[in-house]
Amino acid sequence: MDNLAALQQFLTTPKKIVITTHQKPDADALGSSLAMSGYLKKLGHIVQIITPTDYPSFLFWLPDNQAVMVYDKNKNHDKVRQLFLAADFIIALDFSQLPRIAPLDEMVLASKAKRLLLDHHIGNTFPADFQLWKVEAAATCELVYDFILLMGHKHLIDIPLAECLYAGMVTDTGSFKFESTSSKIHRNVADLIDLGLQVNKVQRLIYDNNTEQRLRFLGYALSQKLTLLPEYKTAYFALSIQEQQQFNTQTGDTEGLVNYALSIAGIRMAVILIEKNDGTVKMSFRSFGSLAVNEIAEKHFSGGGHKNAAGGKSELTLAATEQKLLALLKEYQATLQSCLSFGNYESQV
Ligand SMILES: [Mn+2]
Repeated sequence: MDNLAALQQFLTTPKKIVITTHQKPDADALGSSLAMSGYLKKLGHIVQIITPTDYPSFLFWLPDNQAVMVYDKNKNHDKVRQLFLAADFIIALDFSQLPRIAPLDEMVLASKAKRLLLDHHIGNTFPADFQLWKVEAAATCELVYDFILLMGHKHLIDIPLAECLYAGMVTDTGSFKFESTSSKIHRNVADLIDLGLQVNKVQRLIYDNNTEQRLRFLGYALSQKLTLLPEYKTAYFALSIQEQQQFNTQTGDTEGLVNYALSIAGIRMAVILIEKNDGTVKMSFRSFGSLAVNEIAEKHFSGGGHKNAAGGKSELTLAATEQKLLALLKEYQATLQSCLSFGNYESQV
């Protein structure tokens, strides 16, 4: 961070701080926000986390989660706007493009507060006064950990903070298996364990916290809705509104589904298409190796993200979006065939 000394100076007196993160926060977004909030509260600052939308219930166990304010146009618009306008400092975590926090983006720009960005997504256009932006970081939680160390405050990391940080680190690396998994993040986790973190507790709270309904929905999607296209080394799901209603799916229930498609031996790209209430289609992409799904998402589906994990959306119907995807696969067939192989040990589809 270039101007760390100026930031340290700025934070020597108590400030009113708003922390915000992207729509539909995941464990990295929420974990980094809660860890940063917990840390800054220890320094005597007044901190409010504001999320642009709700988030899945499997994250409700995160320490201090009840203090998060979820923006709701009909319930707290004026209050949220006032908090942004009155803030001395706004901290943006786990996103670096303002549309990802809509409709809070307008409030960030309207506020006179100084801004700090900590993020690991490509395509940073966030107007920050201070930033720790590292695309090679595996998680924003890794950057929050780095930030606390840069500030010289490692001794302030207690077990609740460590749990929040680990939640983002373990999920954004797919339990330390994605390409982004570095020796550094393993060392960071080792440090957190030395501070008293119980990794089994956090892993169970995140991964062994399914509702029966979610598991039955997963079973339905896997048995009825998974389409394999061996010629493109691709697997995908397309889920209609009716199907989601039939299983009464909640925020977060479709999360992770796309990874099951990618777990099939020989598959290089997995996609999930989810029809939304407004008729648009939300898409998630996953890939292995050199196939940059963020480019596909950005070029064709108004989205973006990381090389091997990206999101997008489509204004077309679910069926038309599916057709558009299938047509695109031809264009990427050569890359899909060659993008990664572990040689003869990888099963062929
Ligand atoms: Mn992240």
